[in-house]
Amino acid sequence: QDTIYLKDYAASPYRIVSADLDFRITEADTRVRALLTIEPREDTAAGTPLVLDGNELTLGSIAIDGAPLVLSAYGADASGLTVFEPPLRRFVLETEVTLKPEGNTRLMGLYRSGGTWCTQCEAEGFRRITYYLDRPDNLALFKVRITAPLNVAPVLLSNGNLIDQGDAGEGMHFAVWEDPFPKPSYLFALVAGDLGSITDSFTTASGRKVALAIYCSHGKEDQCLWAMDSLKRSMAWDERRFGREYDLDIFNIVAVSDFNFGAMENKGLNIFNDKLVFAQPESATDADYDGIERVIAHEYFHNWTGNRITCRDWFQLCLKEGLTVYRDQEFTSDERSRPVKRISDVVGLRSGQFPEDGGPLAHPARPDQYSEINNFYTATVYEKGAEIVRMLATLLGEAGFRKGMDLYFERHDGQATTIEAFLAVFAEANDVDLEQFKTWYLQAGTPRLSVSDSYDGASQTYTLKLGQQTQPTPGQPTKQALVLPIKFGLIGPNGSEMSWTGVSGGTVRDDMIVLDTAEAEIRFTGVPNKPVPSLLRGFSAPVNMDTTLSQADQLFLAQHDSDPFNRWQALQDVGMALAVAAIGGTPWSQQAVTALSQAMAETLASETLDDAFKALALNLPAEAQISRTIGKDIDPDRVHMVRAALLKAVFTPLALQLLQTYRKLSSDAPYAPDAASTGRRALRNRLLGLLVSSDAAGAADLAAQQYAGARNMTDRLAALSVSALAWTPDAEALLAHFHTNFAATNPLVLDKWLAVTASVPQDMVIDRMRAVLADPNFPKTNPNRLRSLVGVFSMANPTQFARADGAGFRFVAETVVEIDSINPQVAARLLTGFRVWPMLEEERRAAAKTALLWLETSGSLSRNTADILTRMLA
Ligand code: B3K
Ligand code: ZN
Repeated sequence: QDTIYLKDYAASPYRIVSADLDFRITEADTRVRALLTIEPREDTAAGTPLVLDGNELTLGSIAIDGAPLVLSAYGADASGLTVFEPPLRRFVLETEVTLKPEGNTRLMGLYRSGGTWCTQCEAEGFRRITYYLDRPDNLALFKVRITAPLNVAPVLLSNGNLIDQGDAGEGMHFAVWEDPFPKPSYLFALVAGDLGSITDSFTTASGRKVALAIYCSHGKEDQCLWAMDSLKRSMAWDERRFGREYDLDIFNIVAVSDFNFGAMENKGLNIFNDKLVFAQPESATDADYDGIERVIAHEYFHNWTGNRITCRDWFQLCLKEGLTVYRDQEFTSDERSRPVKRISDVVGLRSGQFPEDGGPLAHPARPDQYSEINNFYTATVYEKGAEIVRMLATLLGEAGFRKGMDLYFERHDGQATTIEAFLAVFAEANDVDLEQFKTWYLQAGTPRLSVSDSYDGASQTYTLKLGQQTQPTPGQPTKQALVLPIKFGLIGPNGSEMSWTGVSGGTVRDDMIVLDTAEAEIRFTGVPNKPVPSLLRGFSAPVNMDTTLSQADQLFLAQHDSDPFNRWQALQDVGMALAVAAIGGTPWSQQAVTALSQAMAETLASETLDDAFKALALNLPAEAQISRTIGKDIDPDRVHMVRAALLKAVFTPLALQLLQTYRKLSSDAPYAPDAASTGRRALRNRLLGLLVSSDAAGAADLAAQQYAGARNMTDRLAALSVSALAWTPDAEALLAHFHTNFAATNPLVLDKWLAVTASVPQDMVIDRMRAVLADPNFPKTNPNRLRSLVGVFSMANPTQFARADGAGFRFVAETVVEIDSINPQVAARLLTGFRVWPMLEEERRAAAKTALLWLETSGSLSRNTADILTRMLA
């Protein structure tokens, strides 16, 4: 496989300045005529061939400035088009190709979803539509004419503004769209179908009235209201927080059922996976509402960070993704609870990104090589990318960060740029040097931050010793010290913040230590008592911190820290320490468990903490989290067993309090997705989960009652899934009931049934999943269905996926092979679940390796899947 290297980046010798596209869509096929206005660069030599990308295209005709090319003047094949000696001046290249969207199961380029024609072009899908310079640094003006049958496709959409429409005869009609903003091809979009819609409007700060519409299949219109509400709030927030207004008179969103990703930020025409649009209380959970709000915001925010300013090349992907995730995280924090959002994001980072960064697929946030770019839409590029931007904001302060962002928009609007350019504006606006900070983008791996401390009463000196170290990752044997912003406080015996009179040995700015060396010994003088340090407040850097605090100190923090994140973290750390020790053979003491129980009880009883926070705090670290902390020779069954036993030990004494609070939280109020109501449901369902998983008397019945009486999907699904995970006597019947009554008629609810089915930690799970896949009605072409079953299994069912007999690994490997021939992007993604394999105990590791080696010999794999497999086995 060809590897593409960042160091080889070169501008194209030709530029496409405008693209005039004419689509003629019929049930049989789609003909695309492209008029591309092309210019050589100033330094392009005569005779330099023009090489355009193409993928699975068949060329019908080709002409330059109206004159057909002779056969010897060009070469065309399935992967591209070369014009050997184009004119050394501005010219118009005209090509015509024919596409078969119906058979496009890769869901890249132009394809059909439920009868609707739609497109997905990022990263390299546009080359499946027409021959083009399909690279993000070619910005062109697009004009698009769509002709289609009026009866099957009354709605015709593309980017920008509608400038003409009308009858095209013989049952056909047409629409012409023009986008005034130059854009790269990956932001092109087209939709043609029979769709319903809801409309609204938004007036920008400067008075521009923007027409908003969300399109969906008929009958689903009222399920789009939450998405519309989220869109309007996003538009207002970007004005308030970043001074960014929307720039067209129209903004359209289309929901489709078959989509490889969550959504796509095409200019003025976002296309969404319908699971991130549709919401109604009976079929969507609080988590769904949350996801819709977040992704609607994310795609909207891309209009400035991604579209107005785009990436020079795909190595710079996190320039738009990390930054835009940071922006959507800030939006949610401002709209809802900042601490709760931060804790949820860190839980996500630790479960999604840290395993990637510590496993065979580790790569820098800005990779320097790839063989398949679609495999780099990863948690590292997105979530670690967002953490890097967050650290920048932490280091520079809110005002300094905003100054940098303003300069970024001012200087790079209309450009395709790089991480270097991004960092340069912050350095310039704040007059700081970010050279070392840049290492965060270049170096893979999660740093380990070690801490020890001492106190000398005689000199009233408190000393913190800090160290950082990053393990080697594939291709990066040696690591450099990073710039770690460590927000902190010193807490005195009465629980309040202590101050100090002098600091030496390190960089300390107010409440932040900046550790930029491998080690530092920081001395605080004028400290009257031995403090308990609260370090890494708000998780101010994405590291693994080794804490040496005693359980008593942790519980002290859990009670007194002014930083809510660290209160949550302290409780987690106590649970983690007990679980890890027990798995290693050192059982917990009754005293230690009682202390944790009490801290949990106090947390639950607190009058100041909100429900959403309590729901997050009243938990033990997940199994995968515990395994990752142990790091090697993992036996997932043992981790499962010990965690279950610890949960029981901690929460059984609280059963009565859990139950009483559960009852108190019950409410007849109609469903609302606001933060307070969501928090209330989260806590109530958490309590139900604790009661059921600690096997409290009557808890299984309580779950069955909640299931039956639930008035919204959040409560119903919670009851179903706690029952299924604990495999209560009712679990089987509830699953069947849910399937018949809710899942059978709604594909998005079917996904929930599939996900619960795949998560059950029982031996029968693999046979059940095989039966689901063997059903001829199961749509193997739909990414959501596959991810809900197979993706959830490999990521969220550690005991069954990593079964010692290898049945879980085999099931996933066999499914990957089958799906690979349908949709390589989805297959490659499903394979990434194997990334845990190197840290398993010997027998399971061998079983995983056998499955991976079998995959290697199983025939011709796609480039996507082969790339993941090669890295997985390296
Ligand atoms: N930019 C798209 C992702 C496209 C994925 C291509 N494999 C969605 C987003 O991040 O907003
Ligand atoms: Zn994005």
